[in-house]
Amino acid sequence: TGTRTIYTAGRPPWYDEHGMQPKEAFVIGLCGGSASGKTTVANKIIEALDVPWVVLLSMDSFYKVLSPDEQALAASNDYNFDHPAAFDFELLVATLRKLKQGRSVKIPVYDFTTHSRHKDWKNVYGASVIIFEGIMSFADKGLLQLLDMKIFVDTDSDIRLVRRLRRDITERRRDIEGVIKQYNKFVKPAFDQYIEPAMRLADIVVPRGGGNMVAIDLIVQHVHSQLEKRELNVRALLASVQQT
Ligand code: UZR
Ligand code: MG
Repeated sequence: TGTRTIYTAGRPPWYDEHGMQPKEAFVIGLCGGSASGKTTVANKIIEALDVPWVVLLSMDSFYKVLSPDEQALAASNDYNFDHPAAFDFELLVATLRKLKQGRSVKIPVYDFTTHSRHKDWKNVYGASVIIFEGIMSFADKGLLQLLDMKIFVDTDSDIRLVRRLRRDITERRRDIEGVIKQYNKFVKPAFDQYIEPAMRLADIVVPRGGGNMVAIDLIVQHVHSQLEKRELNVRALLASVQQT
């Protein structure tokens, strides 16, 4: 009839009674150094996309649970959170694969004060678009295979350092010496060794981050055109179901 219904809550209407979705989600991977503006870019994309059912998945949820020894290291800023080994890639790949297939998943809720997972995990239904962001989001072969579009946010390191200082001190209640120590010991080497080299894996590099609206618009155009292609398949599928 030409009317378009926007669904804002509950289970997406295209699920069948088995909780399955007849199409794959479009998955965007967002990589970039710490405090490069990944979350801002993700939110700008979501806003400009203006489609229902977008899921934002952050790598921060998939930090490994620390042992007592590792917790002691973390307390003195001597644990390396900026290394691929700090992440539970196995759970991450399994979770993203399920989400992409349209199945609902449980996401761990990581507590950065105790470095453990809450007993209640967050329930997330599938979506038409999934944005997956993190400093090591291009660091695993299995993960890369799940990404339909890879975006790298390229922000100058001095800007990132200033933002990181401000964020860690005001939002994370850390002291300036600890933040600087961690930056020099872990954050900067991680950028040089693992993150910046991942830029060549990207389909699109966004200079400056969230303020780059031309880049955001181009990204959104691509996603819309990909969704349109998939939408056709859904309509065909629904039509065939209605005939039987
Ligand atoms: P981004 N991090 C925190 O310190 N606390 C959190 O709750 C989540 C993340 C740090 C993490 C890494 N290391 O350096 C960085 N530590 O944030 C990655 N400690 O997050 O991409 O938003 O900068
Ligand atoms: Mg972040």
